[in-house]
Amino acid sequence: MISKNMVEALNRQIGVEFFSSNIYLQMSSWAENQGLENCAAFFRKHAEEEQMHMHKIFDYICEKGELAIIGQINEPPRDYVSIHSVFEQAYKHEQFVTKSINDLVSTAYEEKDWATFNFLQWFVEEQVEEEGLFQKVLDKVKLIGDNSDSLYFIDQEVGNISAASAAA
Ligand code: OFO
Repeated sequence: MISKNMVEALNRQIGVEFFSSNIYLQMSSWAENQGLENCAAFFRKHAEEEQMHMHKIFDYICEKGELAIIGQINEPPRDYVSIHSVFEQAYKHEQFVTKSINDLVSTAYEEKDWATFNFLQWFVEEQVEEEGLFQKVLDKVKLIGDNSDSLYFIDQEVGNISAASAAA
């Protein structure tokens, strides 16, 4: 048993995950275009992860015998002034997603929908990890600096962080 209100909120989250995937895919293309291959791979991988998040919610709604709805997805931004601003916006976006997940958890709690509350715990943990990772990358980018001489080192460092997080 799942309420109409809860299904609507989960369906909205499908849109958020889809949009997140598209944002990162677009960032990946921007980075590739600048010759930042490791940054491009980092965002490409995250675009795929967001798709996986979307599918997880989609499947949950279907398992509950409800209709998963793919609504309109806004166009992601495509113009960035620097790799620094790309990572800054990515980090801000993850904070927005965390808030969105927390709102879903609150709705499940208020409705005493413990099955959905339990289902959402995976996303709560995932957001802790993702926010942590994006913050780590942003801190490194700030540390290295954002002038043209630093771009190679930023790309190397993003590759190292990606490899370490994949191995963890
Ligand atoms: Fe990066 O977040 Fe999905 O949930």
